[in-house]
Amino acid sequence: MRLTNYFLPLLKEAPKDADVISHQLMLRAGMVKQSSSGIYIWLPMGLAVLKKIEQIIREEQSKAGALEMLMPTIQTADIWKKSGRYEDYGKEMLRIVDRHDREMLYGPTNEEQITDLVSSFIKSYKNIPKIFFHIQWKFRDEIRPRFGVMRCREFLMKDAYSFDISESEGKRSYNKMFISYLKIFKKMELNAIPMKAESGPIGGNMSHEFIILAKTGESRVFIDKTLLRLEVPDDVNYNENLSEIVDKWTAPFAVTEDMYNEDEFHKNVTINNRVEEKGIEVGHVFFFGDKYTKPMNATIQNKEGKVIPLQCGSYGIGVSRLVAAIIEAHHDDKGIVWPKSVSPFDISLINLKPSNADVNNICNRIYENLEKNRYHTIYDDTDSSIGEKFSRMDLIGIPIQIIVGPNSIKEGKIEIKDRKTDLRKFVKISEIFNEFPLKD
Ligand code: P5A
Repeated sequence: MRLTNYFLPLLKEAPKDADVISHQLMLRAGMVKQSSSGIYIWLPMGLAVLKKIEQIIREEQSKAGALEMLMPTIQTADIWKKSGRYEDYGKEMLRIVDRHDREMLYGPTNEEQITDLVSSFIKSYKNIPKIFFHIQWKFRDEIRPRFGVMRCREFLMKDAYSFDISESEGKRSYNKMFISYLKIFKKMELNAIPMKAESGPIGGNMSHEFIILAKTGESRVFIDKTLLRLEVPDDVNYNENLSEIVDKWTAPFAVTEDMYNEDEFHKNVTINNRVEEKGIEVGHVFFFGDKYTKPMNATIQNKEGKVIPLQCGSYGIGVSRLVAAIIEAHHDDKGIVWPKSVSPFDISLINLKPSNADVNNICNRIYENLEKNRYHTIYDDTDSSIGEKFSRMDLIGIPIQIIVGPNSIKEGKIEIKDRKTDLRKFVKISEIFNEFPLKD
């Protein structure tokens, strides 16, 4: 993508009301623009990151056996009346009346919708276990939307729902999602720690929040330091017994503020291992058995012919919140430093002097070859000043910068800079393509 053809409305300074770094950087780097309170427009570069995050989640959820589908954003109130949550949800739910005076709502979550669907198709133990997921916009009329896309009203969530025959089978599904989450966050270079949490309006008695530690986080958390050193397994066979891995992650003390008890913290964690921090909740998993299936009549026949309600859990990831959370964890004083896996472009190419024909020719060749070899490249072909070009690329944080100017090409060389470490190397023009072979 040539920068002259792109849309990257950068801001020199972040607006005063943006008080966390991720919000400031997202606005300055032209990723989002507020449309109204807690509602954002995703500009091309912001959307590119959102899509990368979606794709990582999609692949890992599929590996764990979850099936992708897409449910609507607008739901009928009828199903929420059946489950009993229509009144409970209160003001956070955006309620709408259609032209026929039917009560509708913009979904804050989809437990009712999926349970209603499953009740029409799944009737026998032979049709389960099943885990479904979708990646869809939600609306919660948050009383205090803040920190940009971190806590907003319209946000993108990945939500999955599991359906099993028994509580123990349900726990297996819970464990699959738990491990899939560890892998998803690791791929984004986030250290997300599962912590015992309150289940709130979703319900149930088993729930973990996945939290990344950050000074700007909204939740206070209390954890045993040993959790920070645990390794996420690379290869997982989801058909095997997963409780050993999950037990390893859930045994050390880790709770959110709602579940905190000082005596327990002191009793369970030695003084040197106590970590008291703030964190950002990027995911939340729940097991709630028949909370929705019983009132909504989502039952199946078991092997003995007995009709029983399905046992369920639900599993959420804040996809749009993750964009901000990743920036909180990956930035420096010059701007964003994207992990490779979620970067909106693979490489940035900086033409220091487009008015120079030699520089231009070389840049064009490099650009075309990179694209041919499947490196998604942002090519600064503008006539901005050199200083502006450097600070812009540092701000938007693409992991690799290729810098081409008249001085270095006179020596037959091109500079490659690593955005994160600032390490620079010079390679011969003739060898530049060896550095970036065909990507698979
Ligand atoms: C789990 C999936 C649920 O809604 N039902 C379906 C369950 N869980 S949750 O914890 O309430 O939300 C899941 C994740 O969504 C993100 N999130 C938000 N992101 C941005 N702005 C918000 N206002 C917001 N509310 C929730 C969080 O990452 C949360 O873990």
